Order: sequence, then C-alpha cells, then structure tokens
Amino acid sequence: MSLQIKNVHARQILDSRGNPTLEVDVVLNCGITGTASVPSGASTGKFEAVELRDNEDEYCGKSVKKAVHNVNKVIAPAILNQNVTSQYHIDKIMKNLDGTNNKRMLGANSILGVSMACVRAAANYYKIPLYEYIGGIFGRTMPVPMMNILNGGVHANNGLEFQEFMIAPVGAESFAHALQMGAEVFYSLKSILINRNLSTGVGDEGGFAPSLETNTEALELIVEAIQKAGYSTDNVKICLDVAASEFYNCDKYFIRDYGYSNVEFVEILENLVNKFPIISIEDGMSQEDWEGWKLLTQRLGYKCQLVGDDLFVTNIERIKTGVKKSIANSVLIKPNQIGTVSETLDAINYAQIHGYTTVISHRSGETEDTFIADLAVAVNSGQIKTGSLSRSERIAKYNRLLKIEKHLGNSAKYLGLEAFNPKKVQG
Ligand code: 2PG
Ligand code: MG
Repeated sequence: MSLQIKNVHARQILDSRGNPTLEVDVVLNCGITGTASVPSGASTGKFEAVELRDNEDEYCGKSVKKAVHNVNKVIAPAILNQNVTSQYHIDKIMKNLDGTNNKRMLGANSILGVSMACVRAAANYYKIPLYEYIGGIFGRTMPVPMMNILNGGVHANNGLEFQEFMIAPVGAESFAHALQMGAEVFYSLKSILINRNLSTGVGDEGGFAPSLETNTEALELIVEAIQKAGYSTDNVKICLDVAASEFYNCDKYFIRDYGYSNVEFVEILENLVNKFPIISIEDGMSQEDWEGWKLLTQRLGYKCQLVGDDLFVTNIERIKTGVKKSIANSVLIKPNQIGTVSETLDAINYAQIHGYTTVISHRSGETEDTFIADLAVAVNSGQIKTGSLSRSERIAKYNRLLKIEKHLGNSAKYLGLEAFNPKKVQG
C-alpha cells in the first residue's frame, strides 16, 4: 500500500536561538515524504511534556542526540508499515512506547516531530494543503494575529516583567489586511523608539526590547504607535502574555522587587484593562495559583479573554479542571506542550465545545516550519500568536497564512473581534 510508512528519519538542526532541535522525515512506500521540525520554549510551563536534551558538553547541554536516536531506533521500527493516515493510532503507538504520563522516556520532541511529519506526509500524498488535510472543507477561518511587537520577561533582557505586548488588528477586513496593519504599527513603534533614543534591538520573538521603567510605559508606547500609524484602538487592540509563573515566588508576584499578593495582582491587571484597550491576557496568574486564577476570572472573565498557557499546557486533563472550576475562558495551544498532533486536536476540540476560545501558538525558539499556521485555519481557532513583524521564523508563519487565504478565496473568513468571543471582550 502506497500510504504505508517505509522509513522514519530524524536529524539534529538548530532553532531560531541557535539551540539544537529535531527535524523528522516520514517516507511513504510510494516515495512521498513529509518533513517537520520541532519548536522549543524558554518560559516553559512546569506541567508540560518533557523535552529531551542530552545535558552533555556539546551545545551547552542542549544537543538532542538521544531524541534523534529515539526516533531512528525506537519509534521508527514501531510504526513501519502503518498507514500514515491513521494518525490517532500512530500517536497511540508512540505514547505506549514511551509509557510515561509526560513523555519523559522518549521525549515529547521526538514524538511530536514524527507525529507532525506523518500529517504532512499524508497531506503530500493527497496533494492537498496541510490545513485542508486536517480541517477538510470545514477549516476556513483565518486567524486574527496577535503580534508580539514589544518583548519582555525571559524573551528579552530589558527588565520588563511582562513577557509579551501584542497587537491584534481586529478591525481588519482579512488576514492580509491585518498583517499590513500590524506591520505599519510595528514601523511606527520603531520610529517612536528612535525618537526617544530607545533601543530598537529585538527579542526572541522579533518584538522590540527597549529598556523601560514599567509595564505601563510599554502599553503607553503601543497605544501611541497604533495612533501614529493612523489607526484607532477600536481597530487595533492589545493582548498581553504576562507569563506570571516566571515572577511568582512564595505566593507573591514580584514587580520591581515588590511582592504582590494574588488579590493585589488581580487589581493591577484590572486597572490595566480599564485603562488600555486590552482584550486578552495570557497567564495573568501563575500556573500553580488556581485561587488567583479563580479570582482573576471572576473579576475580568466577563470582559476580557483570559488565556491559560502554563496553566493548561495543552493538556486535556488540566483543561477539564479549568472548565470544572470555571477558570479562564481561553486555551493557548502549543503542540509541543503535549507531544502529539492527535492530543493537540483533542485539547482544541474539548476547549471549543466547552465555550473556551483557542489560540494556536508558536514557541520562543522556532524553526522555519509553518505547521501551526495550517493548524490554526484547519481548526477554526480564529486566533494565532506567532511573534512580531521581524525574524524570518515568525514571518514564515504569516507568509504561509497569506498563501492559505489566497487559496481559500471566497471561502476564507476573518472574524476580527468576534474571534475573541464578543460577549466576553465587550462586557
Ligand atoms: C509563551 C511562549 C510563546 P515560550 O509563553 O506563550 O510566546 O513562550 O515558548 O518561551 O514558552
Ligand atoms: Mg505564554
């Protein structure tokens, strides 16, 4: 059978930070190949599936030779001759082979590389775009891009606690228009920074990383940039990834050396939402502070998208807990947090049927692979977070989305503000 897997091969490549990662080829009997590469996080959630690294001298401990070995010598023989379209079955074989609850034996990086390469090989076999293979005729929603134009946290060394200051061009007519608007705001922010003698060097995700005194100052600069580019804050909104787990210590949220309680920190976020056009806050509270999350959801959940990243780690069990406790109203989706495409799809489906929005996301360490662009359209997520308007590993995803929008033609939809669940973002 020509759809059967004939060969699986992994190799070590480098990601956008120069750290090793895996690229995997899945070759079918008919000779058709699917290739995928695996991203890597810096502000990694405590409950994510395990990314296997060698911890030897090479590449400061970051080489992934064991993970490559696991693909070539352990996973490959176990999935040879499987029909590549039986994605759930193949993913299950790999999960069973690993045998742990967080993929620490074989590594989520090994397993995900194979899982994604299988999807791509199947799409290539049918000669259809990846998004169409995953979503069929149902997947046709172009995502609103959340563009991270100002970087802080562990993605920059500028002293800002909040990790990502993003813009979302909700007033655009199409994805292509949203991209244009975002790029124009990005240029306008650059000129404002130059005028103030602030650095225009960029952080890991391509956003500027100037040294600023406060998170509020960053928000003020962005509002100014939106207006200077000729847009209003009705058309271009702000989204934050606070990444609060990174500055949470001993039950306190540390901003400029002062430790705030969760009650106080919720108040800080609430004040920001009241003052700025913020429609989405990711990881406003720490991954371990369910009580703080509950409070945040009670105070802001009716008017702001509250996205769980480190909190949910694309893990259906953690999302179930969130739904049961009415915590957050949106889930960040990162395939490498869970380690297979099928579990990623299940997490998205579970979130969506329980009224949670989903945001498909890159990692701060990326490759030129554009898998998540297709995934966002296929599952009608309506939102994607894939960095700023610079650095080719980020732009590759945007360029891929331009191509998909063209390919979809009249079938393409761009939801704008509606993608954020209007009941929740407009109060
Ligand atoms: C996040 C991501 C991506 P990292 O926190 O959402 O922006 O960062 O990949 O470093 O976890
Ligand atoms: Mg995050």
